[in-house]
Amino acid sequence: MMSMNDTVATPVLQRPRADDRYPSRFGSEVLISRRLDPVVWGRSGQGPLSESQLMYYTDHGHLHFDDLLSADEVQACLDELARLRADTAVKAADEAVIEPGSRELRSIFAVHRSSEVLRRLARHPRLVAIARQLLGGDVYIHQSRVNYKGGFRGKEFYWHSDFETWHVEDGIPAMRMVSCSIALTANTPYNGPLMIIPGSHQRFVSCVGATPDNHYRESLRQQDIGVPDDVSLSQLVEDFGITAPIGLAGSVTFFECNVMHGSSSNITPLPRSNVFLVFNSVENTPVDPFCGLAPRPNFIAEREDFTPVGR
Ligand code: 6CS
Ligand code: FE
Repeated sequence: MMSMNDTVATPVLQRPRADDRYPSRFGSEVLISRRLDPVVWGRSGQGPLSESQLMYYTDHGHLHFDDLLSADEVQACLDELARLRADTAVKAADEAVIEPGSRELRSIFAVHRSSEVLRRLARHPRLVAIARQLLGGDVYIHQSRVNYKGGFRGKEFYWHSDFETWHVEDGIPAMRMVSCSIALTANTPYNGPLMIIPGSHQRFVSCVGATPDNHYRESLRQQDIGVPDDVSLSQLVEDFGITAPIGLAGSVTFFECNVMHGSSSNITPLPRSNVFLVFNSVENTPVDPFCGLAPRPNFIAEREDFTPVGR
């Protein structure tokens, strides 16, 4: 129920641009349309993934790898997360996002730029080789972040398609991106693991509601615009179910940019701290945001340096 003081954003664009292949947030009608882009852009033999792994990813929109990072690599990242968390200047920076309803650190963005350890992680040869094969060539980092999801008070990330936001608010034209979620603590069934609707990446769910100015200031704490309506979400779950790729520290889940996903709050004492690296193809760099607003800051969406990583 909206109250009088709720700000209602009026659409900056009254209708989608001619180059907008995935219009969203333009009206009050929800639309579920078919994906227009390939899921896998490379081929077997062009990287470490087998034909059956590529087929699984095409159908399900995610791939999970246990023990992809060594214990030493995990420990170096955990030490870095603790250092960042203890640095008051980091917590006061624009790149830091505080949990709604507490002073807990929720996320830090652009960690591949602020941390030498995480810059190296973003260039990890095994991670980059998988991203290059899935995206069919050179890749750069569109976004990186640490989601701390601390014990007791780590809040949820409501269901969403990342691509819907990265298309509408960052101007990414096509579904040629992949997120890599790196578990630095055990992701168990109980401490708010990533939940995925496997197969949902094959459909584009347009959302209702116009994008507010500087939406990221709210959406990174709690996203209310650019999320699917209950009916669409129920339909996706009825058709595809829900899966939660759990794993120990050092495990990695690659998930397609348009797969519907979310995660619940963490009320256990066990932190669920993951690093997320978002790889984009250098053939898919951002254009003007499709919502018609000014682009989001560079620490959320890279718009300046598309130098390929890890060639
Ligand atoms: O807006 C974004 O880019 C961020 N929002 C979510 C909920 N997932 C992707 C990304 O971190
Ligand atoms: Fe997300």
